[in-house]
Amino acid sequence: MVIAVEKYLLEKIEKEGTIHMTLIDPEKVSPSSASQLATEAEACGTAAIMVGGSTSFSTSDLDAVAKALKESVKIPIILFPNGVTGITKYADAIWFMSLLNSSDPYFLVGAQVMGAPLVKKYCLEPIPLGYIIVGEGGAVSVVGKAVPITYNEKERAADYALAAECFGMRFVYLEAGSGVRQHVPTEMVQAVKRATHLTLIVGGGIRTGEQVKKIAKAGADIIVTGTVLEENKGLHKIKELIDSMKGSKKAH
Ligand code: 1GP
Repeated sequence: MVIAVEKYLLEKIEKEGTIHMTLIDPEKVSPSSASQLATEAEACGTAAIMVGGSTSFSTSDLDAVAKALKESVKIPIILFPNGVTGITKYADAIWFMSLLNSSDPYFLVGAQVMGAPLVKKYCLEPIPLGYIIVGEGGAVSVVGKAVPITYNEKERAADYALAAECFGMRFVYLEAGSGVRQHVPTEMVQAVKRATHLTLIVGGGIRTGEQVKKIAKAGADIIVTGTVLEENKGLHKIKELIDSMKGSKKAH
């Protein structure tokens, strides 16, 4: 069932081309600085705020940050959970995700079985997502026990995305890992986009407008940035990233 937040995202992509999402890690920011970042990002045109982090396990930190965000912005708050502790009622939707190249059943389906009743209880909109970790993958790769897909294995990444599509997932996320030096290669973005009809999210290690432009041109529908916005406070960086998406023609 396609409902509110997913519909909003798809319509925005249809209208604007590639869109931007801001990732906030509740372990790295206070509720007030999260609010400030989200307010600035919203003013610059970010489409939604994602909340989560691979090493954050405190539900009280998550509740406090997500609550502050809900009270500060009108754009959707989408949970990006690392497990059951990544779920809070102070959100609109949740990436209901499976880490497809994990070697641990917990990240494939175990956490989801435990989390699903909470998703229902809190009336969160679940958006089905195939999550694929590429390259070194940063902390999420270690925590999620990922079997690496190297930067040059674009066909393998495309096969994973195809499997996600066959499962009925509607979004796929190519993740290089938060704060890594090398983002997902544009050739891989292109290969995944060509192989499936899924809405394609790309994130991890994206820092400049130039990189955003190339990844958007390669076919990303959504580009996520977190670290670079934590490191560069103020409107300037967010504007640079979002402005770089404008007019980027996607290769399909
Ligand atoms: C991490 O893809 C996101 O899950 C964002 O990565 O923090 O490197 O922007 P960065």
